[in-house]
Amino acid sequence: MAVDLLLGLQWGDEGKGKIVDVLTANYNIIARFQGGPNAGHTLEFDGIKHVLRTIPSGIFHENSLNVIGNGVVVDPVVFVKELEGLDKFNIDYNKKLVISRKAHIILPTHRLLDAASEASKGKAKIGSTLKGIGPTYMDKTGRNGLRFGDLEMSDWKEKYRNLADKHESMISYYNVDIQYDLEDLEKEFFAAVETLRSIKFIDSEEFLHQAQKENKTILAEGAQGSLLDIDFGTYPFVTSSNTTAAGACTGLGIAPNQINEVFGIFKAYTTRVGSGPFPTELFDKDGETMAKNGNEFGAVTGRPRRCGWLDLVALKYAVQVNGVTQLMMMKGDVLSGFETLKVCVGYKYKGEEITHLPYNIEEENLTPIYKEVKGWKEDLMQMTDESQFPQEFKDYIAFVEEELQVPIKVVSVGPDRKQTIMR
Ligand code: 2SA
Ligand code: MG
Repeated sequence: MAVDLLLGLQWGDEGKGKIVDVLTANYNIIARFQGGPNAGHTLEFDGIKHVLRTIPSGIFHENSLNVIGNGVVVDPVVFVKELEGLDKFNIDYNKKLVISRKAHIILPTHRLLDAASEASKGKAKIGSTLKGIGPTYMDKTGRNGLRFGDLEMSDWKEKYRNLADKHESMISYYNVDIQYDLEDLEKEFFAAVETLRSIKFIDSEEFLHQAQKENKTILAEGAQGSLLDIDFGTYPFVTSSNTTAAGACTGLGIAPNQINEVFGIFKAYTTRVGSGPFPTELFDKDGETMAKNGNEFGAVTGRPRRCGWLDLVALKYAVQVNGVTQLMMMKGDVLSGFETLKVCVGYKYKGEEITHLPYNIEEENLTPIYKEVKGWKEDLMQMTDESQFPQEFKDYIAFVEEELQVPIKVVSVGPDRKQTIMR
């Protein structure tokens, strides 16, 4: 079995980019299977900080090939900007990056529709990244979408026009105040489409099947997090793709029995950006400390992330849905200095104590039940071996492992590649 998966277990921003970057040395191929430019995967090495959006996090490693799978939605304009941002690294894209012909294309009007839909919802808005993700997946499942393979056909502009015209009438249906100049947006879009023709469009499922026959190792890189999954997340405050393990099968054409390790990555606390329920959210000084010390701002939109204690009920659910075999704990360093830490081990729900995620997890009907544990004062960021960890941090790790019944194999103590401790 040649395929391993790496997934976020919370609401995104767990640190997937960093870990993929650390792990890529072990893999021939890194493949993205869902999401699109709503993702912001942050990598830090050699004093450089870089945010990737659509491009897999293996791009900086000399020997890895990076696949944008059929399950991904790609905005040509954002994608070309992302390529330009990589110019200084001298990467040979033609050799290192390929796109599935079956991947769907985000049109300028998808972005406008995203904005119109959010504006029309008022206070009930999803808090989307406004990258056109929802409308593009709607066209995919509605069987109207434009795919990379279409760009190789002579009639693709006609197809584009029909779809964009339809979108325009939908935008006016929303009846909200959205200013745009479609001609300008289209100029930029068509130019970007031509530029990205320098990247190979391939039948990625065939390519990956062949790679498996040749015993190449593949890492599937998830985006967003399990609680943002369209089916299993906190619907409707979710993204529009399957962010959980099954998404790697449909988003790459990988068979379930080809999957070996499932790496589940989580923060030592919890964050969420955008709207929606978040049972352990903090509105006090503790939350502010996490946000400040953890530099919790959206990598794409710059929005401040909401912060709260670790929620083991939600984490257990994510471990189960994904079949996680190894855990990776990030940002323990951010918790240094707290006298005590709280960990959510259950919820009070309609007068009862429960240890699962109910259908409706609105804040008003659900209160977390916390276990308090002792914090630690030591700065973890310079530590290079777990033997240096303070006892309280070791206990925190052991407690989470015991609750989740999955070993924590990696502990990250800072944003740099080097601040990664393997156990
Ligand atoms: P969308 O744009 O339709 O996928 O938004 C739907 C919900 O999914 C959330 N979402 C995210 N949550 C955390 N991180 C994401 N990526 C960026 C990052 C976000 C940013 O890495 O920081 O920069 O703000 C991401 N992408 C989507 C989103 O907040 C909505 O709740
Ligand atoms: Mg992110």
